[in-house]
Amino acid sequence: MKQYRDLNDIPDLDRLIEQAISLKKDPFAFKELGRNKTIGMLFFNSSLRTRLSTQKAAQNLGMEVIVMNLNSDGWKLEFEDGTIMDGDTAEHIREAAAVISQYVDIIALRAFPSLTNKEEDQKEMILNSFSTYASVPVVNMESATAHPLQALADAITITEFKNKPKPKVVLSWAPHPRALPHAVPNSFAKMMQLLDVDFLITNPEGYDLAPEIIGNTPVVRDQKAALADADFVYAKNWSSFTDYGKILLNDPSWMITLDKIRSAKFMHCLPVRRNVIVEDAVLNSDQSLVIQQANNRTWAAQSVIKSILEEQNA
Ligand code: SN0
Repeated sequence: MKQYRDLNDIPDLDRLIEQAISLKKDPFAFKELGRNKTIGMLFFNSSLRTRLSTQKAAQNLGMEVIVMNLNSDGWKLEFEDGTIMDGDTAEHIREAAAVISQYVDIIALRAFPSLTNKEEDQKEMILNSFSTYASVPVVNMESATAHPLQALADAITITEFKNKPKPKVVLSWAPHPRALPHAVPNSFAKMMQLLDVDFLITNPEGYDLAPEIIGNTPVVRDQKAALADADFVYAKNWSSFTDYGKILLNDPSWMITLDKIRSAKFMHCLPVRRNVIVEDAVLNSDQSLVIQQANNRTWAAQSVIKSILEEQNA
């Protein structure tokens, strides 16, 4: 694999999932692969699972890890070309990405959307600029519109826990006090469209994801009807896409409860707001897969980094 900016970069999904599951059984089998190589993990936003699991994945492959929080520790970056930089941006992405590329062999990047300017966010300026001006592969650790490492961990989790050939998977919107990005539901939906599952999305009016994300997936307004007979329920809040970045409603009746999901397995990318997104009873039950799902972040990242290192060595 050349890079991992979105799910389109995956040459063979089944192989990537199988490789992740075998790395989980034997984490240090490729400890020599990353010897004398460095991954630079650059964060514009907060992170717990992504930071720790990606670091661990790289270390399992024998890599050195450099982590930098660019917002607090770096110079404020300029992304526009031709700007007269006499304002608050001190360094241009052209220099920054070229320089960082000399220090590391892979750049991993987290950059959330503004949620104020839809066109800008859809352009993925930060991810794409790094990609353009870096001379090493770029891995997406959640960008404005995609979180492909999370989606890969989700696919591994469903593969491990399904007990029928074609399980029913429901992505349900849930309430949240803050406006959240579309990256996680976007990549989850795209991933489910690639797997052999019966996939539905349920969300209130005004919360439809981008048409190119929905594709042929049914969008059901009635959450109860959508959740009937589900094998996996994936909860996530997102802000409106049409009325971009807005919170249109916060109806607590959309919270996920045990009563609604019955015997289905529960999934969420975390961090999760207890008793807002989902009631305690679900998270505290053994139907909840959130901890196993977070564990799979390591094996997803390790499978991706391994494939990129192999391509670099080829
Ligand atoms: C992020 C999101 O994209 O929804 C990261 C998820 C992996 N989540 C949040 O920002 C949650 C913040 C909060 O206040 O609960």
